[in-house]
Amino acid sequence: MTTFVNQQDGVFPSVCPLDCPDQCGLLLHKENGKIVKVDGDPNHPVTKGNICNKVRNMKERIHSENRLKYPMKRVGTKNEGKFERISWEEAIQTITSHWKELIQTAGPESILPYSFYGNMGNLTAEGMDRRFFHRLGASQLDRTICQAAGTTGYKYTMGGNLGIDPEDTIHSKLIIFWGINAVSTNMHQVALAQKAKKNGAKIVVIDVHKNQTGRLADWFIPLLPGTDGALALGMMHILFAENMVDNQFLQEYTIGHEQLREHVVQYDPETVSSITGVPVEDIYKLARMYGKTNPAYIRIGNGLQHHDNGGMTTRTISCLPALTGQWLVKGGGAIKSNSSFLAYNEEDLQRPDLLENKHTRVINMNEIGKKLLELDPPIQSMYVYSSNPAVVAPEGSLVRKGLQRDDLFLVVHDLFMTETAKYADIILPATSSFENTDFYASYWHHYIQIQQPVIEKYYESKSNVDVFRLLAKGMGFDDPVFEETEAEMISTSLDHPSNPYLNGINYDTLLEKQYIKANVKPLFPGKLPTPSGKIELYSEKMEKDGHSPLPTYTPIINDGDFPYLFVPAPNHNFLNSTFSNITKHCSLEKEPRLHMNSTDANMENIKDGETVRIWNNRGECELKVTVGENVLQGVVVSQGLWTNAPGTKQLVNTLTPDRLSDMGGGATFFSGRVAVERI
Ligand SMILES: Nc1nc2c(c(=O)[nH]1)N[C@H]1C(S)=C(S)[C@@H](COP(=O)(O)OP(=O)(O)OC[C@H]3O[C@@H](n4cnc5c(=O)[nH]c(N)nc54)[C@H](O)[C@@H]3O)O[C@H]1N2
Ligand SMILES: Nc1nc2c(c(=O)[nH]1)N[C@H]1C(S)=C(S)[C@@H](COP(=O)(O)OP(=O)(O)OC[C@H]3O[C@@H](n4cnc5c(=O)[nH]c(N)nc54)[C@H](O)[C@@H]3O)O[C@H]1N2
Ligand code: SF4
Ligand SMILES: [Mo]
Repeated sequence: MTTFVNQQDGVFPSVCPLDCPDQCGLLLHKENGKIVKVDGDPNHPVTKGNICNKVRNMKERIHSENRLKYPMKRVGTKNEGKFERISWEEAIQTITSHWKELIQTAGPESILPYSFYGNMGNLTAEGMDRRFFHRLGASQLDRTICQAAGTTGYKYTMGGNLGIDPEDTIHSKLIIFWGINAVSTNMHQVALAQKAKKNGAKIVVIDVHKNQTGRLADWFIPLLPGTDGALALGMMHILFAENMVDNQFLQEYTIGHEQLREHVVQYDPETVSSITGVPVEDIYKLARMYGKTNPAYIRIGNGLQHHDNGGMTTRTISCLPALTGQWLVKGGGAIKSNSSFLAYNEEDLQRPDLLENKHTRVINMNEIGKKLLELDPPIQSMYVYSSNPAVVAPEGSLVRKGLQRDDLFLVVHDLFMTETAKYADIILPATSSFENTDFYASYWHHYIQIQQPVIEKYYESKSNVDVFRLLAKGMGFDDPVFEETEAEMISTSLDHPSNPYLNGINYDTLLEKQYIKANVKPLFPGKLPTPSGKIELYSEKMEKDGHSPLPTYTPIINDGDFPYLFVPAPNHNFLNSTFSNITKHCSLEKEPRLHMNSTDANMENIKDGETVRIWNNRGECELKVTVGENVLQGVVVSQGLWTNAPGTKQLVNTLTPDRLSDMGGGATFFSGRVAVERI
C-alpha cells in the first residue's frame, strides 16, 4: 500500500467526507506535511474536479488552531468551558470504570451512544462503534434526524432507496427539483441539469423559499410548507383525467392503478389550489408539462420530508413517474436516494449479533432532549460522536437542559469544542477523515471510493475506530472483531454476495482504482424489492402499518397559535453545524437571516435589515430580517445552523418541534410555528 502520510509533498487522492449526496473525489495538495490546497479530482467520473466553496476552504478547518489536541476532563461546571488536559490512559480508564460501575448498578441500557454522519466513512460512522455498543448492550439510538420519514415513504412505493443513475439525467427534458436546495446541497445534479438544459430541458423548482435554486429555475413554483402531497395528487388527478398516463406501464409494472385512478378524483385542481397556495392554472400547467415531457426526472429533496407528513409526502411524489411510465426512459424517473445500490454487508461490519438482549430499548434521536430529562430508568451516561446535538437537534432548550444534568456522565468525541462538548465530562480529540483509512459510498451517484491517510494524525487525536478499539480493551472485551484492521473491515463490508451490484469491488480493486462504479442496471424491466415486486401505488403493507394504502394528503399538525410557519433550513457555506465555528465560512455566509414576505413585514411594522425576535412556547431567537417576495405570506425561512456568538441568540432549533413524523420516526424541523416582532 502506498503511504501518502510519509510523503511531505505531493498531490493525493481523497474523498469528501461530508454528509452530502455528491461525495466528490478530491485532490489534496500537500507541502511540508500540511494540506495547502483542497481541489476537485478531475478523474472522478461524476464530480469531475468541481467542488463546493466550503470544501475548497476545508484546510482552514483541518489545520485550525482551535482543533482539539488532547483528551480533557471538565474542571468547571457544565457548559462553562473549563477543561484540563489528561492522558488517553486516564480518559479511557475514567470512561470504562464509570461504565463498568453503571453496568453493575443500573445495567448497560443506562448508557446511550449518540452519533450521526459528521464523517460519512462507513467504518467511522457505523462500523467499530456499532460493534462496541452492541457488545456493551447499551441503549440503541434510532438515527432518524435526517431522512427517516422520506426513506420509509419512498420504500412503500419502490421497495428501497432505488432511483435512476444521475449520470443519465443529462438526457432529461424536464427536471423538477422538488423540496431540494440543490445549488447548495447537490451541486453536481445542478451541473447535470445545466447540461440537459443546453439540450432543451426545462428546470422547475418547487419550494417554499425562492433561494439560489429557485432563482436558477425556468419556472419556480412556491407553495405552502407541508402541502406537496396535495400538489402531487392534483397532478395525478389531471394526468388520469386528461389521459396522459401510460396504461401499458401501469399494467405491467404497478399494482393499484385502478384504485388510484378513482381515489384521486377528489383532488381536483380547485381543492388542491386552496391547500397548496398554487394557482389552479399553474397546477394544470405543471401536470400537462409533466404528462407530456419525455424524459421527465424528479429530484426529491430532504426538505419536504422534515414535516409531520413527510413520509406520506415522499411516498406520494414517488408514485408520479410510474403514472407516465418514466422509469423506462433513459433520464426519466426519480432519485430520492440511491443508497440501496451500494448496500454493503452491514451484518458483518456492525455485528448486531453481539447484542445479547434483543429487547434492548431504542431511543429516537429526535427526542433526545425529552428523553434525557424524562426517561425512566434514566440515561446516566451518553457518548456523543460525529454529531452536535446541542445545535442540530429539535427542542434545543430541552436538549441543552438534558446535557446540563449534573448526574449525566457525558463523553464527547469531536475535532472541535462544539456547543455539545462544552457540557462534557470527558472530551476526546478526533482525527479528520484525511488522517484515516475508510470507504465511502454515495447515496446519489453509483461510485464507491476509498480514503487512505494523507496527513499525520493531529496531535493526540484518534479516529472513531481507534477510540472504540481502546474502549473495548478497557472494558475487557476480547472478541477478535475489535482487533480487525481497517483493511479487514473494508474487505468484510464489501464481501456481500446478496448485493450483486458490488461484484468485483473489494479493498484491492478500490486501492488500485480509487473510484469504482457499482454494476447497476436500469430498474425496469425488473422486479422491485416491494412485497409484490412491482411499484406499489396501493400498498397493503402501509395498511398493515396503519397508513392509508393509497397516497393521501394529510395536513401537518397545528403547532400552536402563532402566525408563521417556520422553516429553518441549511445554508450554503456550512454543512449542518460543521464550519459554523470557522471564521472563513462564517464570513462567506455573512450572517443568519430570517426571510419574510413584505406584506407580513408591513403588517408587523418590520423593515428590511432590522433585528427581530422570533419566538414560540419553546423559546426565542433573534435574527436580522430580509424582507421581500421570496417566501409566501405566513411563512418565514432562516438558513443555517449557526452557533451563538457572544451576545447573540441564533440557535434556531430552540424553536423547532420534536414531534415525530408520520413514518420512520423522522424529524419535523419545518412544521413548527413562531411569532415575529421587532425588538
Ligand atoms: N451546503 C450544504 N449542503 C448540505 C447540507 C448543508 O447543511 N449545507 N446538509 C446536508 C444534509 S445532512 C442533507 S440531509 C441535505 C439536505 O439538502 P436538501 O435535500 O436540499 O434539503 P434541505 O436543504 O433541508 O431543504 C431543501 C429545501 O426544502 C425547502 N422546503 C422546506 N419545507 C418544504 C416543503 O414543505 N415543501 C417544499 N417543496 N420545500 C420545502 C427548503 O426551503 C429548502 O430550500 O443536504 C446536505 N448538503
Ligand atoms: N433546524 C434544522 N436542524 C437540522 C436540520 C435542518 O435542516 N434544520 N438538518 C438535520 C439533518 S438533515 C441532519 S443530517 C443533522 C446533522 O447534524 P449532525 O450530525 O450533528 O451534523 P454536524 O452539525 O455536521 O456535526 C457533525 C459533528 O461531527 C464532528 N465530526 C466530523 N468528523 C468526525 C469524526 O470522524 N469523528 C468524530 N468523533 N466527530 C467527527 C464534526 O466536527 C461536527 O461537530 O442536523 C439536523 N438538524
Ligand atoms: S460538500 Fe458536497 S459538493 Fe462539497 S466537496 Fe463535499 S461532496 Fe462535493
Ligand atoms: Mo441530513
